[in-house]
Amino acid sequence: MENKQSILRYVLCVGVGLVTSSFIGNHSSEKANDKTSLPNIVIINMDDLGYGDVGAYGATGIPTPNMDRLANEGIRFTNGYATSSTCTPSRFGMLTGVYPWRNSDAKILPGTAPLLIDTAQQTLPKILRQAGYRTGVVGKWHLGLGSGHVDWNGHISPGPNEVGFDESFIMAATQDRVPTVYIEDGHVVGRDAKDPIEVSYDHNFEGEPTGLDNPELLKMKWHHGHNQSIVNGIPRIGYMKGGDRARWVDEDMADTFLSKAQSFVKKHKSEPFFLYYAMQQPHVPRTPHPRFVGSTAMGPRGDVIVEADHSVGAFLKTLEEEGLLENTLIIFTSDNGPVLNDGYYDDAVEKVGEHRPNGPLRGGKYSLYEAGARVPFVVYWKGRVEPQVSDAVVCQLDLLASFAALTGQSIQDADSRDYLDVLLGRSQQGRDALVLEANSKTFLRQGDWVMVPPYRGAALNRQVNIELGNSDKYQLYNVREDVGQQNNLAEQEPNRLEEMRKLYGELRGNARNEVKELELH
Ligand code: NG6
Ligand code: CA
Repeated sequence: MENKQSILRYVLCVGVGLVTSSFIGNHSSEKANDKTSLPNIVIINMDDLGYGDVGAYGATGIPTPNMDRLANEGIRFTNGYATSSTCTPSRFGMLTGVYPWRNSDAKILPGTAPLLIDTAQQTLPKILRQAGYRTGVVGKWHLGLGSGHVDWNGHISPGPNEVGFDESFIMAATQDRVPTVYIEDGHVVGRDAKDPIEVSYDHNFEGEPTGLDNPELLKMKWHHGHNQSIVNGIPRIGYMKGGDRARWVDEDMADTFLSKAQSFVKKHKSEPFFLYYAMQQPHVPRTPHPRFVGSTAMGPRGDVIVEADHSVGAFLKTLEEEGLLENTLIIFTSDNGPVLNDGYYDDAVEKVGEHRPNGPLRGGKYSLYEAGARVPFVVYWKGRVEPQVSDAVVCQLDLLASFAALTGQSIQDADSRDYLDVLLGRSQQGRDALVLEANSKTFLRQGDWVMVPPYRGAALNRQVNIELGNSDKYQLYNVREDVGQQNNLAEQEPNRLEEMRKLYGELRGNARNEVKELELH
């Protein structure tokens, strides 16, 4: 305890120049605003929001005043990374502090996949719970549930509540995957024993319409994939039967998650809390509530970003009204980069106009190029962090060790490192080396440089129209001078290439063998 308190005192004193006395056990309601208490921590994680989709990062056609407020009044990182260019591995990396490429099951999961995180594994919510936090997750999970066969009508476990979250209100996988129901603390909300839910990713249930066979029932048309069970006129990935009363209304999802996030905060305002608020936008299917339809000239993709921005604003307002804003550290980020056509005809491509969802970066979701894993990354802590733009390299992987440091917890061995000083804007010395993932392939960012090893596979994914980064040559880019990765310097810089290959080999270690067949050297 003594040690814990001295670490905390050091951290907060250095950070804010305050003389502090004690930190633990004084987070009472009267002291919700007490500058000496542990901050609440909120991670707002968007789904497929691109580096260029936010006003503060350069977007002009999508008004995002609330996201911009966080970015402009906090620290806007220009070199912030998820651990992967797709969702499941990205979230695995953030919540466990372990590189997703170490876990060969960390791939985009179906809605029936078992829980990906071992219940014995160290996680960010477990660490914060140890520090006395009340922990909750609201929104997209996509890390698997159960341990094989899930009975969707009974207690669904293990899940978020078994890996460190005291409370959970989630969708199992993605908005485009069945089951299309909310699950609260392991139980489907609105379940009805008389209308049991069945889910399969192999076979349809007799008599159930599908997107493939019943186009007349669709309000949104599928472009690729997404032609199985139809829910609310939207064809999905996977088959589902039953649970009529429990099925979510897509257009209400943002409001539903917002109100759960707000009630979590209100309920736990007198204790330190950690909320992982995992919004679903702008992932497909893009279904803005009618009050946001037409907010942009970009159709549903732009409109759902405005809708998400509204949720951010309403959530901040709740923190303000509860007197919690100055005692809450907020991370605003995204699980991976952007995509326009991700499987439905929704005008995203047709109406994008001049907007660049990936900003100046190359590639997008699924890609080894920068727009795959480099995402909006903002740290906001009112009155505690100086507004600034930081070019330091930061990664969601390091939130676990950094928040452990902030709360005086020691951690077991992991890839996560303590970069609290960088995250709070006191240092510009970010991560020197990061091995990031895209579709089970990896690349190295070191300093200003990115090295992508040669990989087999299409250079362009034609369905989504995104450059994947596969090439039969090594690629080496100076991303400080050439953020758009246009000049491959592998031949001009043989020594640097060799050094980075060596470091990459050392960092990948044995795990590298798993993907060896994909690499040409
Ligand atoms: C892909 C889906 C895509 C999206 C993605 C997961 C098809 C053809 N494409 O397999 O629409 O659901 O998985 O996105 O089915 S993520 O953000 O959760 O990683
Ligand atoms: Ca995603």
